[in-house]
Amino acid sequence: MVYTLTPADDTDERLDDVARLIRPDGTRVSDPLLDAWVADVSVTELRGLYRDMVLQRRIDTEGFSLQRQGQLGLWAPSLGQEAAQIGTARALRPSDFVFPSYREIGVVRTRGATIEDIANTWRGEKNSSYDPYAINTATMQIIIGAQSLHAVGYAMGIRRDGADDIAVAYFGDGATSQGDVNEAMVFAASYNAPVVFVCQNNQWAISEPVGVQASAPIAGRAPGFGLAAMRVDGNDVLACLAAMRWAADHARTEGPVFLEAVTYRMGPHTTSDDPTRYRDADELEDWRRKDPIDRLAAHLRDIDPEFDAFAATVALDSDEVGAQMRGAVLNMKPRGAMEVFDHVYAEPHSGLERQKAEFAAYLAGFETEA
Ligand SMILES: Cc1ncc(C[n+]2csc(CCOP(=O)(O)OP(=O)(O)O)c2C)c(N)n1
Ligand SMILES: [Mg+2]
Repeated sequence: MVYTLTPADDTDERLDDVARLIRPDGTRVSDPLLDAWVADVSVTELRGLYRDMVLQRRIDTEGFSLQRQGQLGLWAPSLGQEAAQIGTARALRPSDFVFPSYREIGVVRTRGATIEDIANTWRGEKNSSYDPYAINTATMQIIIGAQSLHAVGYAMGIRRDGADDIAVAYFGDGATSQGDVNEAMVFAASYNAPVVFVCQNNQWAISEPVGVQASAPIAGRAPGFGLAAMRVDGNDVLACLAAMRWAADHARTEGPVFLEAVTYRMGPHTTSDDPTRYRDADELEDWRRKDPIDRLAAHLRDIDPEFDAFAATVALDSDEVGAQMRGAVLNMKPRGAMEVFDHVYAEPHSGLERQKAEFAAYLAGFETEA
C-alpha cells in the first residue's frame, strides 16, 4: 500500500505534504515513485498538456460569460483545476470508463465530448449531452458522490467480464462526507474492484471550507478502507499524470486506489454563487501564485527554447475554441417545450400523461393572450 503522507507535527506542513514534480516556480523536482511514471514524457507531450489546459480554461471563461449573458442556464467553473483534470484524464485508456461530476469539463473533453456537447448540457437543450457509451464516460453527475457507487458497480462488472479496463470516479472534497462515497470505498475494497477514486480537493464545498469536513488530509482515510492512496499536488499537471498512471496500473493489476489531488477552485462554486461573501481575497491570491497553467509554462520556458512561439499558436487556437463555443450556443435550435417529457419513461405513464396535459393547457394560455 502506497501512502505518501508522512506525519508532521505542524498542521500547515502536513497539509502541504503532497507528491510533486514541478514546483510553483516551474523548477523540476524529483519524486522517487512518480519519476518513473513520466520518464517517457517528451517536450511535445508537455506542450500537449499545456494546450489542453489553456483550451479548457478558454471554454470555461466562455461558458461563464455565456451564462451571464443569459445563454446558458448555469455554469460550474473549473478555473484553477485544469492540471488535476487534464493530468489524470490523459493517463487513461479510451476503453476505461469514467464517472465525472459536473465540474469535469477538462475530463469529459479529454474523453471525447465536443464543445457542442458541453454547451448543450448547460443550456439544457437535451436530456443528456454526449452518448456515454461512445466515449466511455457517464453523463456528468450532479448528485454529490452518487457516481462513486456507479463506478464501483461498473468496475465489479469489468472484473466479471475478465477485462483489464478500470473505472474512475471523480468527486470533490465535500463529497467525501457523503455516505455514498464511503459505501463505495467499502465495496471497492471488499470486491477488490478495479476502480480509481479521484478526489479533487479544491478546498471548498460551496461555502464550506475543507477544514470543516476534514481536520487531516482526506487521502489518509482511504487506507483504513483497504485502498491504496496517494496525495498529489493537483496544480502540477505532470505529477497528476504520473500519479494517475501509477493509480490506473495499480487498479488494473492489484486493487482499488484513492487519489487526492490538492488544488483550488479559483472561481465561484457555480454562476449562482458569490464567494466574496465567505472567503478572503488573500487566499485566492495565494493560490493564484500556484496557477497550474503558469506553472507548466514556467517549466516549459526553461526547457523548450521555442515555447513562446508555441504558446502564441495555442492562444490563437483558444480564440477559435471560444468562437466555436459561442457559435454553438447562439446557433442552437431550442427544442419544443413539450419535448421535456420525452424519454422520461420507456413505457407510457399515467402520472406523466396528466402532467403533460396540464403543461400543454398552460402553454395554450399564452397563445390566447397573443
Ligand atoms: C446529494 C446532494 N446533496 C447536496 C447537493 C448540493 N450541492 C451541490 S454541490 C455541493 C458541494 C460539493 O462540494 P465538493 O464535493 O467539494 O465538490 P466541488 O463543487 O467543490 O467540486 C452541494 C452540497 C447535491 N447536489 N447533492
Ligand atoms: Mg470542493
